[in-house]
Amino acid sequence: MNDTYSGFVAIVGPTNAGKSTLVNQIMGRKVSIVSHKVQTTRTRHRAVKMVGNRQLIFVDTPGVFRPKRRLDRAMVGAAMDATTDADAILLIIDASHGITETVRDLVGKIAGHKNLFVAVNKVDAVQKSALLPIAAQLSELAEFREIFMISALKNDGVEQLLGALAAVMPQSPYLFDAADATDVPDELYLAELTREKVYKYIHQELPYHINVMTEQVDVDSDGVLDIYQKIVVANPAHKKIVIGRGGAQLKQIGTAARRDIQDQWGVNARLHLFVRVEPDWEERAENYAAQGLEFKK
Ligand SMILES: Nc1nc2c(ncn2[C@@H]2O[C@H](COP(=O)(O)OP(=O)(O)OP(=O)(O)O)[C@@H](O)[C@H]2O)c(=O)[nH]1
Ligand SMILES: [Mg+2]
Repeated sequence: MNDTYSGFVAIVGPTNAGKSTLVNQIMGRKVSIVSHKVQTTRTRHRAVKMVGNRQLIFVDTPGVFRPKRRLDRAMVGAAMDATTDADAILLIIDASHGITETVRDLVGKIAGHKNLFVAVNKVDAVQKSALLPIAAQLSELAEFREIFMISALKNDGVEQLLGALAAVMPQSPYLFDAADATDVPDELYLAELTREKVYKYIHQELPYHINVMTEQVDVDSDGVLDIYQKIVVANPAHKKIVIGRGGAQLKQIGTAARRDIQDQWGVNARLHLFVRVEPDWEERAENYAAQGLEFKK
């Protein structure tokens, strides 16, 4: 008999808990960008993983936090929407922060789900003695099927977690062609790689107020890609910071992004970055669709 299993696993949790790091670790490549700053992932990213005859469709989501701006609300909305049709929900929390208010709020919203799993991440960064109380508090909060202690970064405990999630996938024809490992459109993915470098090199609040869009991709006769992207900033002061003295900052961002694109895709590329001031970009509907987000009034 040809038994196949296929289902969705929504990965939710506070911002910066390591959700994207876990998805990238499971996939063995970068699906979602990662940074040490909060609010890195802005929309849902899908990644398809086969475990034997079982297909898991992971949905990496933006971290959950108290939304203040329109963009925040769209991001948190995208995360919660992903749990609606999920066959399993995996809550990721950061061991070094434990059970915060955000975690409690979030558990309250997902507690009724029949396949609720939790992974306490970053165990490499805390004392072992801190883990037991976290596990005890978690089991008081909700009926988790299992509580895992993992390090997404060090690939510790990830295999067991994957096995447990695979085991609860429903019998179903494969919902995705395994060749389509991720659903992020190429333009968006290219833009995400550049946004990751902005997060890496520019500090303070600025990265939360920028947006990167891929405007055009051309291939020349030698097969070299010319990628045109704009970095949208909210005001002229931000533009100055992104460009840096004599263009040094923009150059650093561009060089790192180009390297990443070349490494990951095995292509040669030239990356052309432009910085534009658009004070109201967070208020315009078309900018949401381009990022895979829903514009909510
Ligand atoms: N020490 C340690 N650091 C980790 C681990 N997993 C992730 N990190 C770090 O935590 C930071 C946040 O990781 P992300 O994967 O971007 O977190 P996220 O949950 O996707 O964050 P948002 O997209 O903002 O919601 C990065 O600096 C990661 O390198 C881990 O297992 N151990
Ligand atoms: Mg993320």
